[in-house]
Amino acid sequence: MKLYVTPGSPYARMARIVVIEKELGNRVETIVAQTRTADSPYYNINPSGRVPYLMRDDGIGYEESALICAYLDHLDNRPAFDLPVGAEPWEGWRMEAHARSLLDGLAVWGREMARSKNEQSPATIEHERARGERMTRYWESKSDHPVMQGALNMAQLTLACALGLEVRNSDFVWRTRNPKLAAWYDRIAERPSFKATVPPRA
Ligand SMILES: N[C@@H](CCC(=O)N[C@@H](CS)C(=O)NCC(=O)O)C(=O)O
Repeated sequence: MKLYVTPGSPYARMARIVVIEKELGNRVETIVAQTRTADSPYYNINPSGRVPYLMRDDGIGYEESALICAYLDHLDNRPAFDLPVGAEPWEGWRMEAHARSLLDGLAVWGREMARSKNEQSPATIEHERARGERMTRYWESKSDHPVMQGALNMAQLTLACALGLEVRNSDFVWRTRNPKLAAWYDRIAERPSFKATVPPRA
């Protein structure tokens, strides 16, 4: 199979982490795609032009980090990262949705910052900065939630990849106000799969 990524994409990072965690390196070839380029040859592979994208050997392609992670995780019929279903079966989905909401906002913010100064929207940047501040405060109060503790799952993976964007956006400053969250993140960031996929500084 082929997994198309870019080194800086937090969504692609999630899939790359699952490949490492599930030791799928011999089954999945990771390829850096040329995104955001007019007429990129990558558009012939994935018409949306987004990463991650997983192309199965039979030519079936998957978009969306959550789908790709689930597919990869289930390949051996022993999924490790499914959301926990306990007494409160919706809690895992709820937490994952909040994590993805932070990640989506940070992605918009990062995209805006990547534009040339004269094309940037200060209002969009401020909107996303404020969202990031509110949501990291929320996560400070939820870092000890049962879904966010215990074995790595998709909610934790999503939140950690969102927080990891601090290396790409120096204005995403969340640690000092959220010490519990910082400790939570630093513990996960120690995993070899996270260390091997740290995005480059923007
Ligand atoms: N919802 C998608 C988001 C993927 C996404 O937005 N990827 C960005 C990189 S972080 C991308 O490929 N952008 C290229 C483009 O917009 O053309 C997912 O979870 O996989």
